[in-house]
Amino acid sequence: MMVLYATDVSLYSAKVAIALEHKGAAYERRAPPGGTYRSAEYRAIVPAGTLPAIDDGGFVLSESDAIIEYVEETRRGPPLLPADPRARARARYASRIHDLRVEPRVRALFPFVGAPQGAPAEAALDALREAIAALPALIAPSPFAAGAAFGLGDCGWAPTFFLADRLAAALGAPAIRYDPAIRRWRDALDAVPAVRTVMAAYPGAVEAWIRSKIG
Ligand SMILES: N[C@@H](CCC(=O)N[C@@H](CS)C(=O)NCC(=O)O)C(=O)O
Repeated sequence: MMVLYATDVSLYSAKVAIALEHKGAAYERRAPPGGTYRSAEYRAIVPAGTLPAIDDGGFVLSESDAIIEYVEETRRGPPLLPADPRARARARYASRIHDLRVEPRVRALFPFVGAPQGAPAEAALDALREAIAALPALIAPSPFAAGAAFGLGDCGWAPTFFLADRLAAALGAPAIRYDPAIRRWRDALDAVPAVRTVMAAYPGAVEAWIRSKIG
């Protein structure tokens, strides 16, 4: 059976788990050997040393989008990419926007959790707010990133929005404002069974991580 190397708090692990759940793919979730992507044992299996990764009968692959596209092409189940070429392109585009423009700005908040606050934290929060405010123009979900059906372009967003909100609160900042179009997208995401399944466990892992940082 395909192995998914993942940790509970890893946002990209949640992104791929959502895709696998939606596809109905059989997989066994495993923590990286040594418990962290930093371990030499994990890097011996996954040279890139990032989470998540899969091992499908000896075929090892990292990078969330590459994994999701591989699963799409090798497993039956609800499509993760639409048939129409332009809609497919929009799904891939939305996933890139997530990975390149929004998630890095959530990740940029990590060092400030449990650390002295100030102007750098404010600036990082402003950058994240700006990226989220740009989303209606960049993606215009209706209700999903590439149209009527949930898919690749949607998989990363529920964990990222959750983490953005939770980290803003942990930093004592005002709540992040979401355009109504993005609020409707979030509602649509929250109603997808695969998102519900994965997001049932994610907040607890984030809380434990935040507690460990603020001690
Ligand atoms: N581009 C990668 C990003 C994955 C990623 O950054 N994962 C984090 C955990 S959520 C990680 O492995 N960080 C360790 C590192 O970057 O060295 C993907 O899409 O899978």
